[in-house]
Formats: sequence, C-alpha cells, structure tokens
Amino acid sequence: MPADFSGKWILETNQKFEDYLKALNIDFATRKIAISLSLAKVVVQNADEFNFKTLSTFRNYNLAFTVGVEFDEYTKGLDNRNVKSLVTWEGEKLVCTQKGEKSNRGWKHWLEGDKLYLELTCEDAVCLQVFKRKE
Ligand code: YOG
Repeated sequence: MPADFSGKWILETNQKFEDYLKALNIDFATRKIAISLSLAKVVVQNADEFNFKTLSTFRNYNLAFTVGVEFDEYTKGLDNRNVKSLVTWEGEKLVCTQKGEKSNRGWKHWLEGDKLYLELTCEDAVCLQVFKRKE
C-alpha cells in the first residue's frame, strides 16, 4: 500500500520559501505577497492518480497527474513556465522532477506522523513546507 495523502491540509511552517521564489525569478512585490499567504493543500488520491490543489486568497494552482506518466505542466499563476514533469514513488515519498529552463527543479511529498511535508527545490534553493490536517 502506498502512502495516502488524501485530505485537506493547512500550512504550518514554511522554511526558505523566499529563496525558492527568488530562484524562480518571482519579483519582489509578488514574493512579499506570496510569503504572507496562508496556504492550503487539497489532495485527492485514487491509487496512482492524483489531484493536488494549492489554495490561497491570492491565487490557486491545480495539478492532476498519474504516477509514472510524464506530462506537460504549465505553472500558471506561479512562475508561468512550461516544464516536463514526472512523478514517481521513491519508497513512501512522492517525487516530482520538473524538467525545463530551471535546473534541479522539482518537489517531494511525504507523511510523518499526522503531518504532510513538501520540499520544493529550484537550482540551489530548497524550501520545506509542513502542513497539518484540517480538522
Ligand atoms: O505544489 O508545485 O504540492 O502542484 C508554491 C510555489 C503564489 C504566487 C505553490 C501563490 C509558488 C506567486 C505550488 C501560491 C511559486 C509565487 C498559491 C507548489 C511561484 C510564484 C498557489 C507546487 C505541488 C506539490 C503541486
């Protein structure tokens, strides 16, 4: 049985998010808004099919994918880039590589206790977001 990420999650801590935003060339004003946001993640998981919604009062971002199937991702409302994305299982971690203009780009999700972890990487920037389950 793979890990089950389903549910609604609320951001609790967000380390080095601004470094990640800088690596994506997000401008100063947008960075200041972005780092002030309370983010929520809504995950729907059916076997290896996923739907991730990242929600905020400023912008939302939706991503649907199947593990093991490469797809074209347009990071609409984020940095607005086109990448080739592939999500795979590495043990109990869900690992995405986003091939495109930016090197070393991707993310990893895993569970620890009742928390959802997300590591976001771009170039040499690594951001760690920890979410708690919404009651
Ligand atoms: O999540 O790829 O869970 O897609 C964080 C990066 C801020 C807009 C969100 C809006 C955003 C300006 C998505 C934030 C960086 C900042 C709410 C992370 C770019 C621009 C949408 C992500 C994966 C894994 C699923």
